[in-house]
Amino acid sequence: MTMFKGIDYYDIESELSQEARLVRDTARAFVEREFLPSIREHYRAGTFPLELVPRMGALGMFGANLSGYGLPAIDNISYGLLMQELERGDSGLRSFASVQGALVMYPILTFGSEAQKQRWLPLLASGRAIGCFGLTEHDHGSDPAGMTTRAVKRGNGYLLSGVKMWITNGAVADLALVWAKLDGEIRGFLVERGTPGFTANEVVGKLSLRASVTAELVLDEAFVPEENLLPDAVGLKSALKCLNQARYGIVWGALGAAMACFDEVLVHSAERMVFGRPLAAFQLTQAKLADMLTEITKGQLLALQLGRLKELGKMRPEQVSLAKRNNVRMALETARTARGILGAVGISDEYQSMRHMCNLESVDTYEGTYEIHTLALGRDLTGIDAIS
Ligand code: TGC
Ligand code: FAD
Repeated sequence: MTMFKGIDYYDIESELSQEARLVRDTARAFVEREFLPSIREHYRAGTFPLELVPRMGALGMFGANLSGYGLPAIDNISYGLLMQELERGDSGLRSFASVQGALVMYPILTFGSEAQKQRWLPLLASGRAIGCFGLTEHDHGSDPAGMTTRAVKRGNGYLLSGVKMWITNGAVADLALVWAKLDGEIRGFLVERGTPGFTANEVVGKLSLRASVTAELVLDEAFVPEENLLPDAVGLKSALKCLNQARYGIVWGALGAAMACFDEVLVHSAERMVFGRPLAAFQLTQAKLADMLTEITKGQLLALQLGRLKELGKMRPEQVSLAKRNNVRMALETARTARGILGAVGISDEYQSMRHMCNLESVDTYEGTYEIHTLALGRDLTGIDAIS
């Protein structure tokens, strides 16, 4: 098998810095040599390759675009390419890095106390600690403002009660960032593994993101000391700011999944003989390939410009919504088309397109569903809120 080369029809390579190329190539080699050989087994078993976490930390893959506290501080385009390469492997791999960096390290860096930063950022960056982000509840996914998880002041801390659902890394996390209402206001609490009254139950039976740990977090009057409240995270807006960071990573990550599927069927259709000719020789196949290439290229240009805006500090949440909505749905359609081109073998896990397709169903739902991002754009365009 030849090494994956990526898709670059519009010479995006020429726009990339030396650093960006290095980051991408390092991540590509890591995924090819260290991740892909075991993904099939992990996907079947429904497990995440935890043994790779310290290695990913050593390669600077967690919180890579954050600065201070010894963090890598790579630029946002390099960071995007990192997410692209991780998701080329599997959405679960990118999810792990997204949650760790954008949803746990970013809020600690942005809203945390000095002591919280000193303690947790080096541990999370190196992979010696794993984090998770608990916002969603059974009855409050798209509408996190309606959360019922509560914090009550008690002595020199808080008692947290409530249930969070669908939490990536939840059952393997050393640290859970839990969002809860304190006196009616949404706040962020750092809940450590082993806290009495705090348990994580792994979600089983998933048909998507199988190589990712998903859990329910149960808080039954779990005591969290005063110093574990994020001092500057106040209101839903703080949680939504974290989501912007993670959604930005998904914009690029989805491209990686789409590229993996396209690459797979470009090779396959040239080799597969039907009616005595290669599948690639038929016009319908060529039309499918041309459409996939076009959509991936459009998605790359969206991601690149979004990255430039982020670098300039000009990226608006609605611009992230547009790109997350487009690129994930595009990747999902690409994966479905690729699965079809593969025919029957496309349902076997010897091929990757269907794994990506199943994963992308989750990616289309989490971090704001396709519909929620549609409505965010509608609200921005019209000034009329059709969400609630
Ligand atoms: P709304 O009134 O619109 O907003 C409340 C305040 O927040 C501001 N705001 C944002 N700020 C920063 N970034 C954003 N993206 C923002 N969106 C809104 C807004 O301006 C307002 O500010 P202010 O100053 O007026 O107070 O709140 P709403 O209750 O109407 O809800 C809006 C809505 C639906 C868009 C939001 O709640 C939403 O995004 N829902 C989707 C929930 C979601 O994405 N959950 C993700 C959970 S984490 C996850 O899925 C991880 S998956 C693992 C992985 O990443 O791999
Ligand atoms: P709902 O909100 O119940 O939506 C169901 C349907 O209704 C969707 O099609 C939606 O688009 C539509 N809908 C909702 N509101 C409207 C509306 N106003 N108008 C029109 N249609 C609407 N959450 C975390 O906090 N942390 C995590 O780490 C995390 N990881 C996840 C991992 C996986 C694998 C999955 C699947 C989810 C994860 N989530 C996580 C939860 C995820 O963010 C939510 O699933 C998502 O926000 C949607 O919420 P919901 O599932 O409750 O769907």
